[in-house]
Amino acid sequence: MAYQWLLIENLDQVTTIALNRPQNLNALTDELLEELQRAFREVERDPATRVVVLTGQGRGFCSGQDLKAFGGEPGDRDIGHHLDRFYHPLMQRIYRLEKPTIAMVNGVAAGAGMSLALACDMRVASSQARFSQAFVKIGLVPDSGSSYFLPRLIGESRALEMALTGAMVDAETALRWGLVNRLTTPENLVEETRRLAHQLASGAPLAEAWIKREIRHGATHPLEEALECEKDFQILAAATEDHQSAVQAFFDKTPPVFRGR
Ligand code: LHQ
Repeated sequence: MAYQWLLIENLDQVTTIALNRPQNLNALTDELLEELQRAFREVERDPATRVVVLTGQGRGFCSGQDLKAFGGEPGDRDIGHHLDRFYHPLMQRIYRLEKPTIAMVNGVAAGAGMSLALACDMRVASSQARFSQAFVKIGLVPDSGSSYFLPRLIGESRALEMALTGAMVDAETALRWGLVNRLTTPENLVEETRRLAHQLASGAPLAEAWIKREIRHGATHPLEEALECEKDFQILAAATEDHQSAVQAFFDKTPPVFRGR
């Protein structure tokens, strides 16, 4: 089925999903959020997708919840239901996708738009990227995963600073804080992201899926449990055809070819 609010392109096993409401910096409406859930469901199943890049059309990455679309009197709005229905399944799906994900942050990422970037495995930013936990500016608290992702990425103190002030953090600072993995010029953003995406797309898919789970597990469990988890995944990885053939390729001095088996 076609998409109205997303642009989707697959090139050399990398699928790029671009939010496409540039006139309001890709603010999130119900329709867009539904399409985003559908798109992530599809890339999950799609054998032609090895890596997913999430970005925004125009000068913004994503300005968060569309505040015009979420109008009405405060008492009339069931924000809990809204989060349950539109945001929580989406953030979990992105976070748990068994393929590497990269947010290609071309411009402002605010509120839930910043959460979207945080839910991805890595972030490549252009110098025009900027980040705001804008929630507090409208009297709200971080949602859609920001309170989970942010302290893990940049530490509690900086996360609190961002959440309490809502201040705009520029791309240079974001790089220094570890909020983004790479910073480049607007002209080189696509190329830089593509390089990283293609590197991942030619990697071992099963190992990549297990690495995502292992690292997330390791970040929240004691050493003893991390060691056990590593062992479990290593037993699986060592039994793959990809591992056997890559070791052979190493001795043959040829590049490995991974088939996901
Ligand atoms: C927008 C938006 C926007 C609509 C720019 N909505 N039009 C979850 C569940 C339920 C409810 C509530 O929230 C949540 C989670 C959240 O995401 S809460 C946080 C929502 N986001 C914000 O509060 C950010 C609001 N936007 C801004 O503060 C600024 O627009 C930023 C800092 C993102 C960008 O500033 P500028 O670069 O100066 O651009 P601009 O403000 O001129 O925006 C361009 C246009 O986009 C403008 O429309 P216009 O017709 O005047 O050209 C804005 O009204 C529109 N726009 N964000 N979230």
